[in-house]
Amino acid sequence: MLRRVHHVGLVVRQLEAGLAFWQDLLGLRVSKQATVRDQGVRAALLPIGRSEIELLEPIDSSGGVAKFLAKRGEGLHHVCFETADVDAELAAARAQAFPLIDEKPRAGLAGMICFLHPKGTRGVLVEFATPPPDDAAHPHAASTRIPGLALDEIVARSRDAGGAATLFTERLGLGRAPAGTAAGLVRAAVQTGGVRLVFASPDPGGGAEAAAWAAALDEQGEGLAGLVLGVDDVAAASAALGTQAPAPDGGMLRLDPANCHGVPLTLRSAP
Ligand code: CMX
Repeated sequence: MLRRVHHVGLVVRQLEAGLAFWQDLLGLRVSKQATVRDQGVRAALLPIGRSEIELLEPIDSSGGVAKFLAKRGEGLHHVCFETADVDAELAAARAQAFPLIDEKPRAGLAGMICFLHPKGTRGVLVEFATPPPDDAAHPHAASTRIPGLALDEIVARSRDAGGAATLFTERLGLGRAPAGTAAGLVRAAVQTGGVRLVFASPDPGGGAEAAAWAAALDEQGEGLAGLVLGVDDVAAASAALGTQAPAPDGGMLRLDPANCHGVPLTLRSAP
């Protein structure tokens, strides 16, 4: 059973620059930091609500993360789901005929981990992790600068939002969730541990928003497209972000990805 979104992995050019944003500006705390040589990265985990952000700086130019950075630049890299039994989860994925990257779990920053290939999961690189027993109880992690800051939603670009959500429910065992609406997009969502993974595809009659989403699909393919963070109070979040905060737009703050190491980031009042 995939019991929560353990973390979302973000590729950054330099770990310290990523920490300046997520730790110093957004007020998250680093819970773990290490060099993981066999993954070719320096990495840090920062709890946010019931999940975590994982920053990844490539240190090996031939590794997957370095190749990703060279090809796509900084930004969203993978989603990791926590399970009590990573061996069983990997066996279940194999039985479901998912293409695998790892044939057996190995040690990573989040515990024992393994990856499924994004070509089998609608362009979303999926990791499973079983944390060490002393990490298992994950309290709701607060920010020191933005009250209520928590990961609410991970958005993925999709050609067929409904089909992607069905794949994640029927073959990975996640629960279906209300997807909400967005102009010009068809959305379908799954959830675990209070975080939604929302697939969005262009609505055929959807106007400018649908056309922009379709163009992004043509250019970048299916895959991770943004994060939505909940906050207690959008005005207080805006004040904490200072010059980085745009004007609130319909009660939301949409930060410029150029200021967030390539991550399209929206802050809004928690539902
Ligand atoms: N998300 C979605 N697709 C990705 C991707 C990602 N993060 N990284 C690469 N791809 C896609 C590429 O765009 C490419 O697609 P096309 O064939 O359509 O062009 C395809 O995968 C192959 O990419 P590549 O650049 O040729 O790179 P490789 O095949 O050598 O490696 C991958 C890709 C995903 C197999 C490799 O990065 C990998 O094994 N990743 C898992 C391990 C990992 O990411 N570790 C870092 C995190 C460590 C941790 O959390 O502890």
